[in-house]
Amino acid sequence: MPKVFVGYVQTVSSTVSFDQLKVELELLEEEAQKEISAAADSDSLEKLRVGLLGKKGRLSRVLGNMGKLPASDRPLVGQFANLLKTQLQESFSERLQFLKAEVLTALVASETIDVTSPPIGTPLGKRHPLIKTTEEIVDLFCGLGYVVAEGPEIENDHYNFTALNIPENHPARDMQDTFYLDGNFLLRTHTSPVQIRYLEQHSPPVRIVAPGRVYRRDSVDSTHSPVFHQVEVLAIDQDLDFSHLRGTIMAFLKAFFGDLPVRFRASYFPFTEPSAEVDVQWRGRWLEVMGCGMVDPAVLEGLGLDPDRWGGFAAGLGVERFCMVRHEIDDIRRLYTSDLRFLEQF
Ligand code: 2U9
Repeated sequence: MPKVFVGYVQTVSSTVSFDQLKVELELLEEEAQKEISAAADSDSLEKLRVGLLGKKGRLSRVLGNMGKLPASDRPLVGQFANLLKTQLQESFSERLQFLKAEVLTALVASETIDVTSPPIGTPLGKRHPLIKTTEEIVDLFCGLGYVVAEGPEIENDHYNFTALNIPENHPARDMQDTFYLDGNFLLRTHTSPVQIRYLEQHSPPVRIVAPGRVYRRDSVDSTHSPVFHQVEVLAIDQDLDFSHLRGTIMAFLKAFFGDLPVRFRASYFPFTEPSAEVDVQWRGRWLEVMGCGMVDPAVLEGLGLDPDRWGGFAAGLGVERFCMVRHEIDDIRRLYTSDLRFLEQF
């Protein structure tokens, strides 16, 4: 058979036989199949496809010689060429599927998560600084023999005001200062009603510490919030006097703040008589931190306790104040905005 390849080496002959063209097509197929199998990615595969099957591709060039065939051979070569084209197209599409699958497999392998590897840097939750401060204060009183008492945040007029000797016309009862709900209900303005309820259930002597959330109609600013937290303490016993109150408060403040100067200033609360406000000297300034006093005999009488037999002292503090002083927090709102960048510091 003459080695004249019409596609690659331009033949000088003006005629081509069916066999010549067939051999050339077979060689083209063999070569093409090798190149398709070797194509490393879809881009080079596409270039190869255009170079082989495109308008000016290698197959067209070979078939360009069909005109030189005797007319009777042309349909046969045409059939053969179509078959070849279909086979090559199939090979291209198979190779393309293979290459795509290969890319996907590599991607999946690179993104595989090893579920057995230990977690790194999983953040642990923490207790909120207000909760920590509350617990610290409560623990100090528990160390002095007090027990924790809790009660509802929705109260009524009697427990929140009347039983605490707060008169009808007192400003605290004003709509401006208290959140009133439907009927006789309100949001407690202090945790004192917890202690009234406790004394209805328990006979003295009692020593209780009442932590909890309280509500007042204050506008929000850097030191005020309509919702805040209190801890109140109450001791009822025989022969309690102001020195017991003072000794208790001094011991507590020393444990919480360390050895700071403390002063008591005379004050007024409807539920204690005498009453005092307590300041600590913090960074050169007097800072009011709590209020206290001897339980007013009217409150004891209202509970059916004989004031000649029983006496007591009480104190109350705002947890936010203690927390802000301790951690040098300049704005109360930071304690309520749940900003993790702030909370992570505690
Ligand atoms: C009973 C009798 C008396 C609780 C007391 C205070 C003084 C006081 C304030 C501190 C800052 C409230 O959060 S604050 O604004 N509280 O000054 N509270 S004596 O007296 C009681 C409680 C219960 C049966």
